[in-house]
Amino acid sequence: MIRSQICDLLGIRFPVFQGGMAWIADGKLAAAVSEGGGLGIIASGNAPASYVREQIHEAKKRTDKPFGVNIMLMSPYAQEVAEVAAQEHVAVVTTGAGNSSRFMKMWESAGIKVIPVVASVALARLMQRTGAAALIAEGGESGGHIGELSTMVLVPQVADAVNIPVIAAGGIADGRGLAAALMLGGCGVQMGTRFLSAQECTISPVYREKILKAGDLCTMVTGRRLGHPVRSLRTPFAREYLKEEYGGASDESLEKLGTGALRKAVVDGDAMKGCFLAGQSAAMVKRVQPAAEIVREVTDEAETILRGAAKWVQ
Ligand code: TUI
Repeated sequence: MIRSQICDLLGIRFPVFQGGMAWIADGKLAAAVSEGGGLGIIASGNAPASYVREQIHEAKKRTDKPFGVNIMLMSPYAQEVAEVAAQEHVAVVTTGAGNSSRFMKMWESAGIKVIPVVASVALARLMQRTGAAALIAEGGESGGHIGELSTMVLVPQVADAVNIPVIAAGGIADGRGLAAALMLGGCGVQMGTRFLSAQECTISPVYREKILKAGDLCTMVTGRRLGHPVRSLRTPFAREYLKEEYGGASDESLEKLGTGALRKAVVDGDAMKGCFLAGQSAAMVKRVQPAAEIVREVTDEAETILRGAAKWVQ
């Protein structure tokens, strides 16, 4: 069995987190992952606090195991969602797309373990100083909002810079990724894209099909000009956005083009106008299976690989 210090810190069986995917990761998916021995995470994205509270209640109904809530710091509702997480005393808060220093005291007082997602060594150091229990070092292979560095170089640098547990994210979708993350100085992984194929993941059939059919070059990055690079599947929406971005469109018209595009992908399955966020690992997602089976399969694969790893040493 694969175990690490993050398992003891959080009271989970396997060192596998499910990424807090906006519009996708709800109480049902998070509970299924936690029931399977990983850490399920409810995404808040740009949703209001009432939605997040509902999903927390849904997860609590489905599991008594620890789960987390992800706070998307660029959300207009970040403050109220942060307060809901504290009021509901969720086990874990993860944060993304910004600096969560302003909320750390509140969460600490509520007994919450805060695990910020970082994309740089500087933010990793700052988050450790402000009381983070662990960190998720997320490379640019990820889907959604991304940083500059790849997982391969970010994880060891973050692991060297802090003395709290580091979870690797970005481009990880199987046991090889988990084994590699442990070798890079991480003590677990977070996967988003792989869980898009979980039976308990409620996305449009169009979204699911696109993930299952994706090839190695099927994602692209838009939004660099506005300073918020986002990785998604190469679809008509993404191509159009990129064309506008480098064709002199105003910031306002770009914002307008992007508004509602995530909902159109997740809920409506609109292949033309939807923004289908996905990481580079989409091509490694092969079939629909229960979330618990994904957690188990990835950890079992990693165990087999690591048991055989001594063959490389002469
Ligand atoms: O946050 C994510 N991934 C996301 S958020 C999201 S919702 C969204 N939808 C459409 C457009 C924009 C956002 C979808 N996917 N991952 C964690 C992450 N955080 N990746 C990179 C960062 C990050 C980047 C810069 C964290 C901090 C940062 O700067 C910190 C500072 O000092 O402000």
